[in-house]
Amino acid sequence: SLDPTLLEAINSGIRPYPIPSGRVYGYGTAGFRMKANLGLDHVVYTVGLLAAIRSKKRNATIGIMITASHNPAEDNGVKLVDPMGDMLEQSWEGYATVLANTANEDMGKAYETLVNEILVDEIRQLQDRPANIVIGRDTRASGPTLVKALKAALDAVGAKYTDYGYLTTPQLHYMVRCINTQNTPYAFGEATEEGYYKKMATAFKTIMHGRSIKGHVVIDCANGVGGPKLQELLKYLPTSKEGGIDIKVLNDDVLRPEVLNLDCGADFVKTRQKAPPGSKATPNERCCSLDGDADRVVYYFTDSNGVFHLLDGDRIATLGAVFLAEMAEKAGLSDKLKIGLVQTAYANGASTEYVEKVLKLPVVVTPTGVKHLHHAAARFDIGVYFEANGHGTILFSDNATKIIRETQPKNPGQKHALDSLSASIDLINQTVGDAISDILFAEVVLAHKGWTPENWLNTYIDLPNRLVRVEVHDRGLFKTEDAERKLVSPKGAQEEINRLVSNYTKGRSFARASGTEDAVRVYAEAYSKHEAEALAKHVADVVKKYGAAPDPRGQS
Ligand code: G16
Repeated sequence: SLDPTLLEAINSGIRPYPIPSGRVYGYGTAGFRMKANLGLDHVVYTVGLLAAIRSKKRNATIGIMITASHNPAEDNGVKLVDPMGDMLEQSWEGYATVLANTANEDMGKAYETLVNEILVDEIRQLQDRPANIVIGRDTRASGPTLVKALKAALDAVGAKYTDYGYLTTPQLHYMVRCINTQNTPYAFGEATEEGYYKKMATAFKTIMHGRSIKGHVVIDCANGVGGPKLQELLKYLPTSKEGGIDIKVLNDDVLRPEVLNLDCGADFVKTRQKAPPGSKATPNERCCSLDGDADRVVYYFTDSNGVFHLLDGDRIATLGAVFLAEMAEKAGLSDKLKIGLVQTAYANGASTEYVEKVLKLPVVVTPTGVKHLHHAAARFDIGVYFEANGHGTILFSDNATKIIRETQPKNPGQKHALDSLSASIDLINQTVGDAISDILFAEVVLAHKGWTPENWLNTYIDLPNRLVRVEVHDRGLFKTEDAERKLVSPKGAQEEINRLVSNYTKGRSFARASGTEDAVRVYAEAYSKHEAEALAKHVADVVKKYGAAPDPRGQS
């Protein structure tokens, strides 16, 4: 058993952070998320305890990010970052949930139980190992209070930590991987903000060689942490006059935390299918929107007839795949590098068809959540994964990296292709979706192809679609299978959805509980806009019916 003074330190550290009466915490799509003032400090404290155990177990530095990403300003949340910069291993989500739901007076005991279970084999050595944690947060007003609760937990268990202050989520993922790969053949970079900007800027300059970006790009930063970080990166990037990029920054007000994600940002643009009201974009101007912690991005433009067009995560994925497949071919490596795409059920059916039939690349479908897509993408030599909402990146396997870096070019064309692939490996943040790195990569590819946003849009035609958010009595009732494409509960709901879908040309629809918001999401697509909207509405009605509060008289 553990030293009683340690257990007492844990119990006394958490005293200011009790569970509000009746609250039950659930681990969602990307960690814990909720209104910040409803007991999130309790959760954050317990995440600190778990991170310390994880760090000892893996003998590595673990990251903790305080953010609620795309959610409203009054929300907050916490995500854990594993040693290679990926999301917390899923088998640990259960431990996180148990600790979060433990009452204050039992916390020391619960920590001891977990240590005995998780560190059982190696208990003596692991107990003595130091735990190392790095911390980052976005610009939400509740951030400092939550970091205080987190540090109280880390102090109680004697973990060492570095608080980086404001970071984008992908910057924290980058730091974790840099720290854990230092002085190894897989060294990822220098674990400082400057190191992050320099790595990206150097790769960008290399890959821009012989290419030039037309016009400028307007970046809406959702009034989140991406704004100041993008401004910082600009100091390292060549301007358009120097053969670089002209970026115009919009919505970078972090002094008023209440405007975060408000009428702006990637989620607004994707779900409302329109530009943020503050946008003054002229026809055909390239625009993009980040979310609150800069881990997603969507592009859009308005054509000369004033019609809005969205270029979402599916489009960024296909753009990247087109480029990488072409470079692999020019480098003479097509046979050696297996390129594949990973999507979720939200991917537009037309994008999947384009990838499979035109690009002739395999597509894998996983449930929502970067944690699922990332692992599926890692099975390819070059795995491109994006959610339609703009969250994604590209993974190069160790084998692919070795081949790209070691192949000797036989002519200048091959050299250019190999250099472009090699620089892509560094430009793309392979730890997790990174809006800023994704934009730079997309801009390079557009420059390489000489494409306007309209050319990009015309690579295939999206099926009209609609995403609806339905509030229900208990979203936990909605359980799915088949990568979230079918409901297995509530009984009978899926049959009704199937009947509705069969009435529409090219109709497809599904409903699933959100893991970041208290709602069920309904997606529908069909041959025409009118049909997609009608189908979404009818499926939403089915969800409302099955999700209604039970009749208090016990009748259904
Ligand atoms: C998080 C996850 C994404 C997911 C999104 C929405 O994004 O990292 O993978 O697509 O939530 O999930 P759900 O539909 O379950 O609410 P973010 O940007 O909020 O961290």
